Amino acid sequence: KALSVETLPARLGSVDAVASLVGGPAENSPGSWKVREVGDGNLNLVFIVEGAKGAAVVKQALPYVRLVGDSWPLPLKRSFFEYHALIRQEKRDPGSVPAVHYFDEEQALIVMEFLSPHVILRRALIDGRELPNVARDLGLFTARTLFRGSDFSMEHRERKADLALFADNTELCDITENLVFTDPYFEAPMNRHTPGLDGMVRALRADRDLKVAAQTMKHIFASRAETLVHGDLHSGSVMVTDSQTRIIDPEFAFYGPIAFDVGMLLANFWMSYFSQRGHEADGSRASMRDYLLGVIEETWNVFRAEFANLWRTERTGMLHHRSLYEDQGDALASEQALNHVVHGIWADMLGFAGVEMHRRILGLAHNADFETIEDEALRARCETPALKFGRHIAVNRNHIQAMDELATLARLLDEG
Ligand code: SR1
Ligand code: MG
Repeated sequence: KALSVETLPARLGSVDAVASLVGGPAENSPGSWKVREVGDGNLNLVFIVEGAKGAAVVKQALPYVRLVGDSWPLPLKRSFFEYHALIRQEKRDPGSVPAVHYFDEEQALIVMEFLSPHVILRRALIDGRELPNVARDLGLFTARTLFRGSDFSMEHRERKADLALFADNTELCDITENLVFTDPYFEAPMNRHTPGLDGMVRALRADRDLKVAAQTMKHIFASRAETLVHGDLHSGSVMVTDSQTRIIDPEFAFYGPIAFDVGMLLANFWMSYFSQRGHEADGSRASMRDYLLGVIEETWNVFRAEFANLWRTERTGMLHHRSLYEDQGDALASEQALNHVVHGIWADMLGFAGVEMHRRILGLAHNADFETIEDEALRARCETPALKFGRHIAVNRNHIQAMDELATLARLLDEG
């Protein structure tokens, strides 16, 4: 039963976990709660509830895709996966996600911490805000959640049970498989793009190497159940203040490749980079562009360093077991195995990032970084180098050695 601003107080006023937080009938009647509907995402209803004692966020899944309408049904069970992912992420990287106060599986609703004065990271980057901690926090979050949810760390029975639990998130995986890896590369009915890109779009859809790369990444996405991934880790799934970073919205969580979250995240930073010229009316964004390339490099470096740290200190799972290496005094073999794993993540990360950049420009679900550039010619001028960059990293992912190579390429393409 979908909540509304009007019905929410009566529906949740009697729930102790909510009433004790927001201020229930004893302090203040739920009827006097201030309720606002704030959801602007593609899928769900989101409310902020404020009462005498405090505030909370109420998120409810709808039985269809909000962006498209009830012609596209979507099961409510995504709320179950979001709840279970939030619980696991909090355990694996404490303080990185909003606290969960209450979950009603039948009504597909989660009541969680109201983050204030946080704003969506994508919005902050569009506004030209340079956030000092975001790269470090996201590098740590990805390394900790992805390592600790994998067979490098988990007890194998527990991990297999968890794999089975999340295996049913099929419809949301289906969305990603179609919208990210397939639709952008043919004239799918819901696709759209900025008019000035017609020639470029035709060329990309005729590009055999690119289509093979996208389908290879789709195969890896669908078949490599390495760890519990967030599944939709773009800059709209991150909330920030100048000092804090919180990751939200893991309803796409499933057991997938370690590189997926990192690739999606860096793709969104690269798109922010290429969109900056479109937001220059209020002053040069040269420093913002440098900042973003720095964020990309730092996120990757922190991810890699923390992953290596966890590998050396916490590796207990069945993969590359310590008794094969360290326990026999063979630390070198352990480091070689680590390098092999990280090298694989690097190449896959580039593949995922490339297709994510394409789908946000050519597919159904665009992003505000480009969409808020009203002048279509200017928007196309920003999207063109992003498309070229995405093509380069997806196709050449096995031959790119280091991040500075990509910073140079990004600058060259951006300067046109
Ligand atoms: C139909 S859903 C479109 C997109 O919104 C979500 O945030 C995911 O990114 C999905 O691909
Ligand atoms: Mg989302």
